[in-house]
Amino acid sequence: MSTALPTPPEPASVRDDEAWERLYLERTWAPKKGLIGWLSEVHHTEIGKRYIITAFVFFLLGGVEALLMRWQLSGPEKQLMGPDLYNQVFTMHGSTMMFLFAVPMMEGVGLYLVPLMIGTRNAAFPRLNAFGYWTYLIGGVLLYGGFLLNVGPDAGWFSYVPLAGPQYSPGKRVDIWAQMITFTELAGLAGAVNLIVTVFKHRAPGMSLNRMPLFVWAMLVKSFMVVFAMPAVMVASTCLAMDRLIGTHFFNPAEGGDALLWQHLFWFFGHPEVYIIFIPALGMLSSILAVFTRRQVFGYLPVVLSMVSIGFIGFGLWVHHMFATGLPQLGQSFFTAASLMVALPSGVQIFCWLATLWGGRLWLRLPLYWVLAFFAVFVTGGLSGVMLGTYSVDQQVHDTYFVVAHFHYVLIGGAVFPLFGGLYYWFPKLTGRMLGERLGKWNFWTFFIGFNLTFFPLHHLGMMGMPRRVYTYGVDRGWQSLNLLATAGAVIMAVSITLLLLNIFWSLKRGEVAGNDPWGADTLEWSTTSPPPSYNFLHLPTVRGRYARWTAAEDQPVVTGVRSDRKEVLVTRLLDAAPDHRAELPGPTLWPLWVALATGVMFVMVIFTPWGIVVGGVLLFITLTGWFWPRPPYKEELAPEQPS
Ligand code: HEM
Ligand SMILES: [Cu+2]
Repeated sequence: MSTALPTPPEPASVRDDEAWERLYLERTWAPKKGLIGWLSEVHHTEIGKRYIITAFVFFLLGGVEALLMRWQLSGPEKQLMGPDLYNQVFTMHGSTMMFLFAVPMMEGVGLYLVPLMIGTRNAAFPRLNAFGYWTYLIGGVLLYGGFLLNVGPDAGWFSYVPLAGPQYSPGKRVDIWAQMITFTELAGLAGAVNLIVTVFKHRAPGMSLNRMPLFVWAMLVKSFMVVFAMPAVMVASTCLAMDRLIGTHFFNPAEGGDALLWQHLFWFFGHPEVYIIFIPALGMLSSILAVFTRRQVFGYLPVVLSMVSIGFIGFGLWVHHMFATGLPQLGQSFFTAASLMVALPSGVQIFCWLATLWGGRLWLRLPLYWVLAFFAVFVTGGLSGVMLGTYSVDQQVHDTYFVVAHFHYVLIGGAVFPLFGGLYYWFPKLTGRMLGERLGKWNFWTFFIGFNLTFFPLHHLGMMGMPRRVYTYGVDRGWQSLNLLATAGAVIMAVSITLLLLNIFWSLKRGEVAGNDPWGADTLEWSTTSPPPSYNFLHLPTVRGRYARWTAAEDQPVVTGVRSDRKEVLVTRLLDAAPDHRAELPGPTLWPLWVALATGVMFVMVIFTPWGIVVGGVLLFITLTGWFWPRPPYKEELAPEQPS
């Protein structure tokens, strides 16, 4: 960082306070230059963007794997892949989509948008943010490195024991899977903690809890769910790795362990996981709905309460993934009831949104297209979900393509559709340019049609008895025409994604320039430039209603007294967001990267030798010491003379 004070701006007409302020903020918040600067970045917009782009790349990889599987299944006895490769490919696809795409993508969107939406200059823990991103990246690279070296995991995205245990999965495949889980969940936790504190302590004055945008609520609920869900699966994956590497017996019944323990731990995370993906999508949807119906979302309170209650109920359903394990009758009934119960808050939300649509003037632009399609697709998935949540039905179709159809309807309907809507909506904020409308419509319709063509027939295939996770099937089964249809749909989806990529690249260069607020939107991120400057806001905003920009007064005050020659932010009180004190945030540094690399060395090395703990421990000690080494206090700089 340069220490010279900036020279006063010219010409004289702009030599006012504001120009000074901007100069100072720019100097204080500017990222470091060059490769080192890039690696030491800790600003939330940059980290958020990296999450989003990386997760999108993983989405494409997972999509290629999906296409390969659909190709293999397009007819009976195809030879594209043998059983071993097919096992790896469906495991890679499921694990990629769940751990490397869906969750990190939602996290990235949250990390990018939340600080802007609540009117602050960075996330509460900037360095932790960078650390989270690097561990996530290392986990993803590890998984794909393994796959390329033909040690891709092959026991499915939920790696059930005993199949995934040492006896039936010798070699390194499942170890790689288990460590990848630990990496990504670590990243998930880092992001969640960061979001919770940012939301609780850094909101603009006036943005009391009951005035937070629904998107921020969604991210808050999601983050709490992450904090409670992720540790379960990290514990599970670590126990699995220990069973496999050093001969513990957590999941080995012969030595007093318990195979079902794995399923409990996994699904105690795994079911909330779907809400961790879905609730942020609800947040996006609420933002889009308000703007494109030009009104406030109907029933703010019920929508918030149902998100919160889904956050609780979501932890009480995990056993519906284990209906086929022979539960006691009481367990069957309880978890059936709980599974159906979660339909209540979901229903409340759906009706609130429908009411919003009903009473609003629809402004039919692309973000709204995706949201409307969400309703159709997600509700279809929800209905098959109610069927599957019923013990007796589940017994019939368990592990068939009916389940594959169901979860793609909810996952793609509940996450990918809103996400693409969000992409069309926020792309101008991230890049300064609009996404093309014509290509966008093609992208939308091909995706919608391709999606239904791919997944609707799978319901029927499931009821005809086609099991999931089979690499091929006999001619005599009569499954081929529906499978062919599904593959045709997948090809159309691939075309659609290609159109989307074309649109993105074209719009980045040639898209219509967006300006600060192309949609006339209500939330604070639209009150700064697109893309936002490194300090987010020239003047930290205040808020006097739920729809910050729609309810702002003519002379809505701004926050003053926060220093612009330091990375200072305002800390406000949890409930009413009244100003409390000022805090200084740390700046760019390489330490999070080093700590992430040390973590990486430890987790990867232990796959091969227990010495990994020692080596990793030493490296972590050194790098963490560097990270937490006290920074020298600021030298007081003389305040510059105010320009006259
Ligand atoms: C984009 C189009 C997609 C297509 C064509 C597709 C297709 C498939 C296919 C063919 C299978 C394997 C079925 C089997 O052999 O058992 C599968 C499994 C799976 N998919 Fe997708 N999928 C897509 C997107 C997604 C997305 C976006 C997600 C999550 C957000 C997802 C999550 C999963 C999961 C968790 C599995 C289970 C893997 C396992 O059995 O271990 N898929 N998908
Ligand atoms: Cu579930």
